[in-house]
Amino acid sequence: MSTPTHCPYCAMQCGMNLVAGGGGLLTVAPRPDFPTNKGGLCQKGWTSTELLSHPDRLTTPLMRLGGKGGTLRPVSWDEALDRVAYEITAVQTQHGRDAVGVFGGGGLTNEKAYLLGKFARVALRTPHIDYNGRFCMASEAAAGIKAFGVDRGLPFPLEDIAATEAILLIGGNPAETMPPIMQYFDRQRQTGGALIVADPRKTATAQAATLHLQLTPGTDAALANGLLHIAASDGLLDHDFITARTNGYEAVRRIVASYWPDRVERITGVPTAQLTKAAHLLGEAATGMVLTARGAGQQSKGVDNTLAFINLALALGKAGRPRCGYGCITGQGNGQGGREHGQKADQLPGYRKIADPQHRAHVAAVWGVNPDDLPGPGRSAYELLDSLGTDGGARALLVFASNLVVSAPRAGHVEQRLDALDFLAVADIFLSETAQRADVVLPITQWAEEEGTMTNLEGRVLRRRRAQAPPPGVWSDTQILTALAGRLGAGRLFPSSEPRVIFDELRLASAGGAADYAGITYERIESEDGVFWPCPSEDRPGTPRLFLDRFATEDGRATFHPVHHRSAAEEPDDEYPLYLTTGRVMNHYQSGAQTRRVKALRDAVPEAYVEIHPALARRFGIADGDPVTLTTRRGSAQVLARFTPTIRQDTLFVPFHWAGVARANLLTNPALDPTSRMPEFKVCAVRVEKG
Ligand SMILES: Nc1nc2c(c(=O)[nH]1)N[C@H]1C(S)=C(S)[C@@H](COP(=O)(O)OP(=O)(O)OC[C@H]3O[C@@H](n4cnc5c(=O)[nH]c(N)nc54)[C@H](O)[C@@H]3O)O[C@H]1N2
Ligand SMILES: Nc1nc2c(c(=O)[nH]1)N[C@H]1C(S)=C(S)[C@@H](COP(=O)(O)OP(=O)(O)OC[C@H]3O[C@@H](n4cnc5c(=O)[nH]c(N)nc54)[C@H](O)[C@@H]3O)O[C@H]1N2
Ligand code: SF4
Ligand SMILES: [Mo]
Repeated sequence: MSTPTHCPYCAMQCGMNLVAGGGGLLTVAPRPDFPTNKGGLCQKGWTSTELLSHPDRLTTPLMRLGGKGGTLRPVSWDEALDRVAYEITAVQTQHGRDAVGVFGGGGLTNEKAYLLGKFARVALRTPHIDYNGRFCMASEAAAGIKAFGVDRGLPFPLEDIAATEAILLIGGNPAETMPPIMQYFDRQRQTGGALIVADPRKTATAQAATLHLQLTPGTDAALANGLLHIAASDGLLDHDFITARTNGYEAVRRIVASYWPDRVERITGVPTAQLTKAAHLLGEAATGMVLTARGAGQQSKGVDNTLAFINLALALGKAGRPRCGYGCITGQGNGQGGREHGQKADQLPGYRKIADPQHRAHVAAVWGVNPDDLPGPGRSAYELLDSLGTDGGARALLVFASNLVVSAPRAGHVEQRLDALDFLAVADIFLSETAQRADVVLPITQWAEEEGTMTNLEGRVLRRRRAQAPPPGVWSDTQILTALAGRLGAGRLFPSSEPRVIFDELRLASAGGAADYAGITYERIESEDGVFWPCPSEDRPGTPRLFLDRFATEDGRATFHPVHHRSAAEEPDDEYPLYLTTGRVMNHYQSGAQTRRVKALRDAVPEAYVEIHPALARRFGIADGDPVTLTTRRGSAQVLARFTPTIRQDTLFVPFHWAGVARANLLTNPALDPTSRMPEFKVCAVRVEKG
C-alpha cells in the first residue's frame, strides 16, 4: 500500500509516497510525478517517518499533579479536558474573557488553523490569539498587502523561477532551507540566467550564485535604495510600467536620490562595483524576480526592508508580468495557509480583517453568531507572551504547534512569563521544552495519521493524507478543540471534528475574501495536483499567476512606498562589539523538537555552534571547536566555535534549533517592527568569550 502525501516540515511541502513496510512501519518513497519537488526530498523528508513510532512519542494526556512544583502524570482524556475547561472557566470568571490566550502554529493544517481561530473567537471569546507565523513572514505579508493588495508568498508557480533571466534573492538560504527548490535555480542559471544573493554569509546558496553581496546585517533597505539609485541613474528603469501599473514612484525617486553608491557602500559594506553589477544584471534582464526570505524580514524594520525591495522590482518593471515578480519565500509547512484562516490576532478566515464590520458580518453569519459578539484584534505573538501572568495580560494559555521556550525571542524572559501563568496547556507530539512547563499536555496525531490540507509556498492548496491509524490514545487537534468547545458550552458551534467537514465550512468562510478557497474541494486538489487560490467557485480554475492584468488593490495598481534606511534596534558598541544573526541548518527544523529526535539528523549536526571567522576567533584566543559563551543584553548562551571563513568578520551566526543553555534565543532582541510586530531575530549586538 502506498499513500501519496506531503512532507510534514517546510513550505516546499514536497510530495512523497508513504509505503507500508515490514513490521507495520511506514517508509518514504519518492513521488517523481509531483510537479513541485519532482521526486526530490531533503534529509529531513527522507527520515520523517521515524517519528511516527518514536519511543518519546506522547500517547496519553499528562496532568501536573501536586501544584506548580508537581510532576506530570498520565491521566485519561476526560480528566485532562475537564481540567483544561475548568481552568479556562475559572480564569475567565475571575479575570474576564481576555485573560485566556491561544498560541497557534504555521505547521497546522488549514482545517486546524481555521478551527483554532474560531475556537478562540466563539468558544473562548477572547481576542488574544496569535501564532508563530508572526515570527516568520509577518513582515513580508504586511509589505505585500501594502504594495500589491494581497499577500500570497509567491505570486507565480516555482516553474517560473527556472524561466526568468535574473534573480535577486535577499536573506534566503534555500540550498539548506528548501533543498529541492534548488533545481529551479539551477535550471535558471544553466540556461544563462543570473542569480544575485544578498547575505552576510557566503552560504551554500550564495556559493552557487553569479554574484554575492555580503552586506552588513540590518542594512537591507539601504542596499535596495542603493540599487534603485544606480538603476535610475543608469537608465535601467521601466517608465512605461511605472506609469501604467503603479502609484507613488515620485516620492521613492526623491528618497533614493540620496543613496549614492559610495554612501551605500559605507552603510552596507558592499563595494560599489558589486552594487553596479547587481543593478545592471537585474535591470538589463528582460525578465527578473526579486525574492526575499527571513534575512530581510526578521528585523524591527522588516516591512520597510521588504517594501524597499518591492520598490526596486516595480521600478524595473519586474512584477505583474510573465516570468517576473516579487516573491516572499514562506517557511513553515502551512506558513501560507496558516496566515489566511484566522489564527492571527487581527484576522478572520479568507484573509479577512477582524476590525472590518463587513468582514465580521460575513464570518459571523457562517459561524451562526452575532457579529457584535466577535472580539476585536488581540495582541501580537511577542506582546501576548510578554503579557502572560501580568495584570491585564493572559493568565491561561493554550499552545498548539509551537515550542516557544526555544523559538521565541528573548526566550529566558518568555520562560519566566510562561511560569507566571495560572495555567498552561500544550498540545504536541512530544514533551517539547514548552510542554515540559505545562499543567496539561495533550498528545496529538502526526501528519501521516491524519487528513487535511496545506497551502505551499506557491499558494497551491495540497492534500495531507492518512497513511496509517494513529496509536491508541492520541487525538487530532480538531478532536481536542471540538471536545473542549463542548465542555465550554459552545458545542453547537463545533458540530464536527472531521477535516473534510471543517474544510467545507472554511470554504464558505473564505468565500469573497482575499484568500478565496470557495471553489477548492478535496477531489479537485487530488485530480489537479493542488489548486492555487484564489479559486472562487468549483467551475473556475485556480490562479497560479497573480497580477498579470491588475494588482489586487482598489485601482489595480501596485503602490510604491518611500523607505529610508534605519539602523538596527541595537548596533555593536564597546561592550557588545559584534553583530549576531541567527537562522537554520539543513538537518534540523525550527525548535528541533522533532529533528533532534531523529538519529540521522542528530548525528549529522549533534550540537549547537556559532559560525565565527577564523581571523576574528584568533583575536579572542578561540580555537575551532572551543566551547564559547555568547552574551547580549538579554542573556548568555553556550555553544561550540565553528571556524567559518565565509562569514563576515564582524558577524556571528547561531542556528536556533537547540534547547537549554545553547538556545540562540537567550540572546535575541525582541525589538518589534512597528507594523508587522516581527521581532529582530536577525540583528543584535553580541560579545564572545572562550569557555
Ligand atoms: N533546514 C531547515 N529548513 C527550513 C526550516 C528549518 O528550521 N530548517 N524552517 C522553515 C521556515 S519556518 C522558514 S521561515 C524558512 C527560512 O528560510 P531562510 O530565510 O532561507 O532561512 P534563515 O536561515 O532563517 O535565514 C536566511 C539567511 O538570512 C541571512 N541573514 C541574516 N541576517 C541578515 C540580514 O540582515 N540581511 C540579509 N539580507 N540576510 C541576513 C542568514 O545569514 C541566512 O543565511 O526555512 C524553512 N525551511
Ligand atoms: N533566533 C531565531 N528564532 C526564530 C527564528 C530565527 O530565524 N531565529 N525563526 C522563527 C520562525 S521563522 C519560526 S516559523 C518559528 C518556529 O518555531 P516553533 O514555533 O517553535 O516551531 P516548531 O519547532 O516547528 O514547533 C512546532 C511544535 O509543534 C509540534 N507539532 C508539529 N505538528 C503539530 C500539529 O499538527 N499539532 C500540534 N498541536 N503540534 C504539532 C512539534 O512537535 C513542535 O514541538 O521560530 C522562530 N524563531
Ligand atoms: S525541503 Fe521541506 S518539504 Fe521538502 S523534504 Fe525537505 S523539509 Fe520536507
Ligand atoms: Mo518560519
